[in-house]
Amino acid sequence: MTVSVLGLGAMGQALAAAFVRAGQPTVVWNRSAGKAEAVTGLGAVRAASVAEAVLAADLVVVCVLDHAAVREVLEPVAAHLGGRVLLNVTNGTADQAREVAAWAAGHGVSYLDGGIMAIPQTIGLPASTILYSGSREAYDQWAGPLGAWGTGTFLGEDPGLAALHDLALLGAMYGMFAGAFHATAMVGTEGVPAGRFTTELLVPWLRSMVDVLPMLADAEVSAEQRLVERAALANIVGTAAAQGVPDRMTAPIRALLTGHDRDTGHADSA
Ligand code: FVH
Repeated sequence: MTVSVLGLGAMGQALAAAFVRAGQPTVVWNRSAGKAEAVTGLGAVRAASVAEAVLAADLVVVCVLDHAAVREVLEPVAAHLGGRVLLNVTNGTADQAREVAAWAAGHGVSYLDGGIMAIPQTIGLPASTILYSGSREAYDQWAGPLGAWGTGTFLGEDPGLAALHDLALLGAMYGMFAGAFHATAMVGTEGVPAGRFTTELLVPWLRSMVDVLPMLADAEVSAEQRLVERAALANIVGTAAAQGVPDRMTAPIRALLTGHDRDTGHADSA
């Protein structure tokens, strides 16, 4: 059973390399020259065209920049894809995944959508989670070889589910990043070095708070917790303003978590 990887950016190369290391016959293609060397050096075979890569494979993985690139790469080879499994791990929306799935179904292609919760450097580690949705049959057929990338989780036959979960999780991550940058900016107003603050206080604090999340997911505890947050959130907003840190983050978070109206200063009735 041969796999093809279309797109050899940082992530495509990591996926192809993991397949090769696991002993999977692997064919690779990239739009521009020069990105295949690292994986052909490991044992992957370079295809001269998308059609050649598709025709050589039982599983076709597409990992390119965005949805438009997916369409651009796949549409010319639609006739060759029939009877194969297409796995699209390109970041996109749930509706884009559903659109590609419908297009694939129209060409007799089994479709899986994937959300990679990892970075290229961690592909292959068990802690790397790859989310899948779409054809259950295709997932069951390929779950073994796909284990070369990390731990697979199948979310359901709606092809949009992997993208939905992927984007929800990324949103949580960016929220954490934004909070961390804001915290660093707050203590930075008093000359505290970002690196020391981050390693000594911020990271241990955030790690300990991760364990509280399952508790907050419970509706009743969440309501209680909000009572505690009200005072602290008002103080965060006030202190950020007093220290001259631009308030593009804490006021909206306060509004979101407490229902406090940032324009009127009153708690809203909800
Ligand atoms: N890198 C990461 O940490 C994240 C982790 C989570 C998943 N993402 C998504 O994976 C997709 C690919 O990401 P990438 O890191 O490989 O991205 P780049 O290194 O920028 O490579 C982009 C590749 O896409 C090819 N490409 C772009 N446009 C087209 C097109 N119109 N036709 C054909 N190929 C195209 C590009 O080719 P080239 O510029 O080398 O010719 C690269 O192979 C992405 O959705 C992430 O969000 C990665």
